[in-house]
Amino acid sequence: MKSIAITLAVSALLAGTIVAKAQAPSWVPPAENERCPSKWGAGDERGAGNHMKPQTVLNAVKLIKTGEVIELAHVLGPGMPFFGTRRFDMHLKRTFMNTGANERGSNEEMVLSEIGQVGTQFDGFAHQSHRNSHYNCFKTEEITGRGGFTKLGIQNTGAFITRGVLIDVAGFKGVEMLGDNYEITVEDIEGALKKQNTSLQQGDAIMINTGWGRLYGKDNARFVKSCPGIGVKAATWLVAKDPILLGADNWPVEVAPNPDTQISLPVHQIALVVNGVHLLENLKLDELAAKQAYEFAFIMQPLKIQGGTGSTVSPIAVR
Ligand code: UVW
Repeated sequence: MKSIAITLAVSALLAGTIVAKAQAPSWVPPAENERCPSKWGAGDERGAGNHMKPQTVLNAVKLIKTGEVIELAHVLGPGMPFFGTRRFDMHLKRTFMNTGANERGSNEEMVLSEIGQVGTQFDGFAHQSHRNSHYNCFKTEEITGRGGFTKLGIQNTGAFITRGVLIDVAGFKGVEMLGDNYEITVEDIEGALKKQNTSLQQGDAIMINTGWGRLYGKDNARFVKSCPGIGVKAATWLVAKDPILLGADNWPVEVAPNPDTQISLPVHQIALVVNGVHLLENLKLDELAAKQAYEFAFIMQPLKIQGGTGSTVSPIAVR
């Protein structure tokens, strides 16, 4: 009787351990004392944007050989895929005929929209947090005012002119588009870089082609329902290369939903909160991929929205 009781107790303990292990999330944000102050110094608001130096620009410009410009942004309009309740409504104002012998007509528009987080968009550090703690441990309640964020606002990022690198994972895998929630592995990235004969450098603007952009504006419901992209392992690997930003042709840069259903968009926290690396979403990468343009000068100036969390952007690749 006693031995049966002991056996039952041991089994219950083991079962408990197994359940506890099965329930542990695969990634949790590091404690504040492990990530703050950031490597860019206490109080820093620019994160990896600090890579922007005159020499960065000069190095990027050296990559321009023919003057070919490739646009990396989708057109802003009502046909865009939207995440959640985001919207973009444009109302044309055919305004008036001016007085004067030259009969000058004027037109303008009224746009009702989020302009930080629609279309091809650039995420700043105010966009995401771990609980109330942002990049460099700025606290949400201490840096928000009625008119926006008083710290980490997107207007502080400045212009980006640096080496851009395309990692064509879809091309490496021999498909037009990766699967609906395929998690890109470190081996995929290493394989693609090797195939392309490209190596990463500190301060690069890294862009990943998943092929998912083919759905943009064509099957928006599928585009935002899920997407292939990097997960925790690949993001950690890429961030260790010290890029200025991570971008992709999907809506969150990362795989969504995360294969670990206990965590929500962890790469957003790894990049923006923990490491101060910007994200660049909904990129149009088809032309770069088709032309096998893996290295180029990357040029982008986010809108200077006072206290904004992000900016719709129109980056270009020049080579
Ligand atoms: C969220 O804000 C959840 O997504 P994104 O940064 O991809 O727009």
